[in-house]
Amino acid sequence: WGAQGHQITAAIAQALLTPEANNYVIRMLPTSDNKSLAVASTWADDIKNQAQWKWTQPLHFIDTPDFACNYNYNRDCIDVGTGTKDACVAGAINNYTGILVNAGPKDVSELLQDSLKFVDHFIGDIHQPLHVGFTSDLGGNTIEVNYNGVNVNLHAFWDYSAISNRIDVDFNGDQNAYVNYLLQKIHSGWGGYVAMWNNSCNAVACPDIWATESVIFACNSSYADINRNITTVITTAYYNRAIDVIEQRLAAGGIRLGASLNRVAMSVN
Ligand code: DCM
Ligand code: DCM
Ligand code: DCM
Ligand code: ZN
Ligand code: ZN
Repeated sequence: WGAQGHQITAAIAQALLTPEANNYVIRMLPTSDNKSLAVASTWADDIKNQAQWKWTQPLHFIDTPDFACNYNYNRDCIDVGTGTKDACVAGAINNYTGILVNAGPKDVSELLQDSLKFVDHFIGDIHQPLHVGFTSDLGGNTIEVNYNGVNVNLHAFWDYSAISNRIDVDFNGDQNAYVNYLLQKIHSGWGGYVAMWNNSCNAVACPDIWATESVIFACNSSYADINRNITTVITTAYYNRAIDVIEQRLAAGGIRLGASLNRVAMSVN
């Protein structure tokens, strides 16, 4: 996601923390992040182009085989250039939640703070369908679409163009109002979805389940009706379907980030 998608995911998560997890987050996050998961959520993107952090770039996504519409950790969570294992967003979520869970009760260190900020960001990204997209188009980055008269790549449309339009047009540009709208839908159960999003994970985090969901959404929604060879105009029908999926993924990501941090706080306390 772009900045708004990450901030929305993190704001939903923070609203769903147990008191213990909220204290944990407040203790761990530096004052410069305002003790806010939403503020901290974009740090991983802010640093990823700096020389000393370039190695984290592949940790934002997973490339899956073209047109397969499925995901396999051992096959896909690997840096094909170097052969490095766990080099994808699912591996990063396992790694950084593991570091947090294995810390002592009162530990605060730069590694732990960075780990929390990475978890905060990567549980968002793994829910963006095109972050588990096809290999040859780089998750939609090489596919051009025309949205509201402007040419953008398909990945960017899903990362931020659609979300930004939704907030501007339907929430008067007020991102907090949009978060509150999503939290209301979550508290109402979202027609059974919330139980489903909450139910399927019995570990600290379940990135393999979340990535599998994402690639299916990518095939059924993101890539559907898009011509890979010419610039496809985004229709109202495509936008409406995309926004519906995007809202489900922001909500699922927020609920799951909150639940993962609740489990982390329980295990370190
Ligand atoms: N980005 C954004 N909003 C825009 C334009 C660009 O958030 N209007 C950027 C921020 C990140 C990138 O999008 O650098 C998304 O990167 P990723 O999906 O790896 O988080
Ligand atoms: N991205 C992706 N899959 C790839 C390459 C990139 O999902 N194979 C994502 C990461 C960023 C966005 O696309 O969100 C733009 O990538 P970059 O900043 O590397 O141009
Ligand atoms: N393609 C494929 N399997 C699909 C869809 C497309 O192998 N389910 C291949 C066929 C073409 C390329 O992708 O070589 C681009 O096809 P198109 O532009 O029709 O999507
Ligand atoms: Zn992206
Ligand atoms: Zn990212």
